[in-house]
Amino acid sequence: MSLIASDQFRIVVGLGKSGMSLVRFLAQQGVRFAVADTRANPPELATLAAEYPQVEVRCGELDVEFLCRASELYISPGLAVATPALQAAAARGVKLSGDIDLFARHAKAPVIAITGSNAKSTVTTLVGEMAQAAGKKVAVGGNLGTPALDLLADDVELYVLELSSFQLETTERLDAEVATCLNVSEDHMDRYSGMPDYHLAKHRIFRGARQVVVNRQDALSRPLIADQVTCWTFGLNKPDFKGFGLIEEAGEKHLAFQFEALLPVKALKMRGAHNQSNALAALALGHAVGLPFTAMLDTLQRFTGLVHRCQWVRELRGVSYYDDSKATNVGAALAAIEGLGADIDGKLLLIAGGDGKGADFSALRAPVAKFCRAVILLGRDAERLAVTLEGTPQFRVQTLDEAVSRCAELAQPGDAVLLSPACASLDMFKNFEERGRLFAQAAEGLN
Ligand code: LK2
Repeated sequence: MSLIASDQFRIVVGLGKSGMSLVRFLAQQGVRFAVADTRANPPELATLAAEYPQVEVRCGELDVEFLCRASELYISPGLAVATPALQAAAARGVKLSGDIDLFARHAKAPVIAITGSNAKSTVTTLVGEMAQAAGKKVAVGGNLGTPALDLLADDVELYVLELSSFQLETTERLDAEVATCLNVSEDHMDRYSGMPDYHLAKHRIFRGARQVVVNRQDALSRPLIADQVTCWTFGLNKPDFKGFGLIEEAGEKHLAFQFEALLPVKALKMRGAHNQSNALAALALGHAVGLPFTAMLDTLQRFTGLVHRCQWVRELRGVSYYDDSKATNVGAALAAIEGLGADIDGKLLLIAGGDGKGADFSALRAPVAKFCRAVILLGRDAERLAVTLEGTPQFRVQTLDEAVSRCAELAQPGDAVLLSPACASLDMFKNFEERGRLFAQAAEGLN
């Protein structure tokens, strides 16, 4: 295993959360390094100055000559590898890498690696809780929560990592014990040349994996792997010998493995078919590393879902308010609109819009027409959404507060107000968490 050569110079490019984890790691390894960021005032600048005052930082436009002093660059997931200065450095022999690559070279316990366009946070959290319920010393993080390098510790028995396509792009080999790409639907078209390019980035997660988990209902989840790699599957159809799925027993749907029922789906607290699929994916990943079914099924019966993921906020005059701010792409918003839409007596008031990242919104048109009383649009791509969703009553607003009050005026008892933007939040907010908090605040403030 190649560890880190301490006689060479490195540069951390991008000083956000993962950049700061790189700084801590490199400093602890005794490696010489500097930091660069394209922004004048990166988020962790004050932390760096306080904790590592001796580290050189260059802010503003990337300087190729400076970058070329390094043997290796660790690139933030927020910065495209295609950035000309990074490509110029690469052409002059500088290696482009990232925090996950470094993590993979140093992790001593098995890694469960999870990517996908949607549901990766839910499945990652579920598997982490399953492992904990099974008594394992487990560390959970990556693209959610704690950066991967901050998880490294000698007593960890199992790592569970959520990984984005951007993190995988800078990862040469992950060597996971088990890896999965839960699903692939359009996202980040502002950073990729098209779906093949995005798919390729996501599938780097399978490099060196000993086992894989495949979604039987999404052909794009299936990796090209050698025969000796163990392949488990999940899907909402009938399971097979290596698979998790649904079977009907005594007139009731059950989560099942092979030909045996494990748990009636009504025992799950999470709603909707997509969450049954998430439960099956988590079971497959846990089973692959030998977690006992008792602990995994206990966890599934307790788990109520993530914050900002179709989270119930309040009810007022027979109208429920749901925060699905985490829906930063079309696929996620579709799952919420179809799931919640079919579940309520009334109709949806949908709040959508933000930075669409070059997405094609047309898949939203039919479900929105079917389930929504009206759509309330905001943010950079409000106009593009308005054109696509023509036919459903529309209202344009400037703020979330305005969106929520407009919904409250339009809603009838039995309806639900749903923030599920199908867009990133970064044009108007710090992140989707802040967008969700402000929505909940506005809903709580109604009277
Ligand atoms: O694309 S990202 O992985 N995440 C956004 C998305 O999925 O659309 C989340 C959007 C939201 O509403 O919260 C992503 C985008 C930009 C990023 C990033 C990850 C920028 C960043 C780090 C990670 O820092 C910029 C550093 C530049 C040197």
